[in-house]
Amino acid sequence: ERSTSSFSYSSYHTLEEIYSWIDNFVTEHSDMVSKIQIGSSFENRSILVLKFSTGGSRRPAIWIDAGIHSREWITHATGIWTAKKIVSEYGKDPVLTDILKAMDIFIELVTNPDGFAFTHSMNRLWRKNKSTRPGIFCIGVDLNRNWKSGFGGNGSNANPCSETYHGPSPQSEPEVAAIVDFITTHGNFKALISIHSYSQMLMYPYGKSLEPVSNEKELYYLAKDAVKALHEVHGIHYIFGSISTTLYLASGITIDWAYDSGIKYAFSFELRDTGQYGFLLPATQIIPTAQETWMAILTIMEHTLKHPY
Ligand code: PAY
Ligand code: ZN
Repeated sequence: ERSTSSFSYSSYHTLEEIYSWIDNFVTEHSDMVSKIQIGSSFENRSILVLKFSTGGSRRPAIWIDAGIHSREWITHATGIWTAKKIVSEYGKDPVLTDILKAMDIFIELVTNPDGFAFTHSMNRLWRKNKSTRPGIFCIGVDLNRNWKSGFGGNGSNANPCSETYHGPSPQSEPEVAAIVDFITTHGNFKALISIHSYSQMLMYPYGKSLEPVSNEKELYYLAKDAVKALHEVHGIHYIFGSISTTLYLASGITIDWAYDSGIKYAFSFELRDTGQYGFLLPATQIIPTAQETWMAILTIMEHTLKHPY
């Protein structure tokens, strides 16, 4: 495919299709969008980030990642639709326009490319990455247990055969290390949104403990507003709260690391549904899911814009 106009936003795609969509998208919107390779995966695939910027240098920034768990296909699809939405709404939607005049947005569409390729070729329900180590029989580390904050704690597993194996050490996995390096070097991220599925939840730190974060009230009311905006689109009900109190204890996760690194607006979504289809969400639900998620993301981005720090 040579242009994004023939791309189906209401279908699931392979890694090759997504990466070629990225190249077309960047070419067609070169005034605002660029592609950055932040690293390489264990199996040496490119780790790519889309940057949306209307100028400036190292502006305050918003990070969005999808697909850290490869089987969560609705998250990649939602990310692609969201990228398209950003370029089409700039100059039209006053909220998004204000955001992009002051801030940059970065989206990592396929945070676990090796796992994602494997969900297409061999095992649709693969969650972890594909790293291997001498003397270890099982494959893969759970990239959402490999972050430094709370590494190895409750809700993570030391057994390499576990689905929540945390890996040998914090940031041992190239897919995690690439993000840590990029965000740390940039130094001006103000919000981070990590997109998972499924369960219909919007959550904030901590996952590693039941202890409330210092701006828990602010995050609670922001999540409440975001979930309300989401609900108004198609009537889908989300619950919200901290990860540990809403879902379960989970240590070494992305948003705990972001929060402990000073990014005080750190959220994770669990997209549709609540289990009827689970990870195998029908493609007919891609666009409605992306539309409602967009309203929640916009709510978080607007709050970030209006509460500079
Ligand atoms: O969103 O970071 C989060 C919460 C923790 C997730 C995790 O266990 O890594 C929650 C699960 C996920 O999205 O990976 C929930 C799903 C349904 C699962 O795999 O159990
Ligand atoms: Zn997940």
